Amino acid sequence: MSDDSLIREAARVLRGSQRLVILTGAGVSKESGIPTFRDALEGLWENYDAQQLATPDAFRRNPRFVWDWYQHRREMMAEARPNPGHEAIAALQNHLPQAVVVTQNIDGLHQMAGSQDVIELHGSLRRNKCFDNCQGNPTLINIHTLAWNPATDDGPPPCPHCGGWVRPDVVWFHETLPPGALERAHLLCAAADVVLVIGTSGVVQPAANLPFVAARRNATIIEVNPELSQITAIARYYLPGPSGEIMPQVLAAMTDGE
Ligand code: BJW
Repeated sequence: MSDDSLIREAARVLRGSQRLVILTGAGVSKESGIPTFRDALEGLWENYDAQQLATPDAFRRNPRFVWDWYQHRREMMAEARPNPGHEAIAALQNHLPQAVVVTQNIDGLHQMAGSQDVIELHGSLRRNKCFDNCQGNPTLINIHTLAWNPATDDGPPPCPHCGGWVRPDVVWFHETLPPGALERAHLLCAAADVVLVIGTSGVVQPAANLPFVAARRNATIIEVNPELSQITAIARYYLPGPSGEIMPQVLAAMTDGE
């Protein structure tokens, strides 16, 4: 099938879907200037692998180093704006109001693009919490209300309740996903008739298993990714290319003639 007819076919399936789940990963934000998780790190962190830093043990060993890495990414994300991929996803949700975005991203760009129903599986870099969750899970902390000054004080800030460390409210390796988020995503995938998977390598569990849950129940899997991933084998339609280019074409094919 040519790329054009693949896109038209995928658009036809999406238009007819009743229970659509859109699972996204770091690739969706690549065209907003945010490196993917598996891109090489730069600056102070260039000799590290993100997988080594995104763990509670790394934070325990060197809280300041890990905090500063997140501060650096927070500043990068603060500059970032949704790209045509995020915008097409939000527009697609307007056409199919039952569609839910399940994202592994922590950058908030889907919401900024106007997506309404977004499940954040790996938390959000816009929030912080006490490392020990001293007041219950999660103990969210607004660092702007602390005497701690990010411009002059080294991180991490102290928790105002227990004096321990504050950390970003994201999910690190070996941690459980936010209560309710995985359960809802799992239920949605188990009931989905179509799952659109965009910009994820499909290597990180349990998120990577979600399209398989849907496929086992005969859902149609559509994938958008410039590279093959762990999901490609179960994709009925694999649309090769960056989401900022492919998703607007899918949307245009869906709404053609409306
Ligand atoms: C484009 C593009 C463009 C490029 N357009 N596409 C079962 C088997 C084996 C291991 C495990 C297992 N179950 C659990 C584990 C362990 C672990 C895990 O999965 N390890 C794997 C590495 C093997 N999982 C966990 O630890 C999870 N917790 C858990 O399971 O708890 C249960 C438990 C707890 C306690 C006791 C016992 C049980 C937690 C996982 C949390 C992941 N968190 C991170 C960090 C978030 C914070 C941060 O960002 O710093 O989340 S890891 C990182 O990977 C991040 C991402 O959300 C996640 C997924 O990455 P993603 O989005 O797929 O990005 P990339 O970079 O991998 O891929 C980008 C893709 O985009 C590529 O395919 C490109 O081609 C593509 N692309 N440009 C479209 N323009």
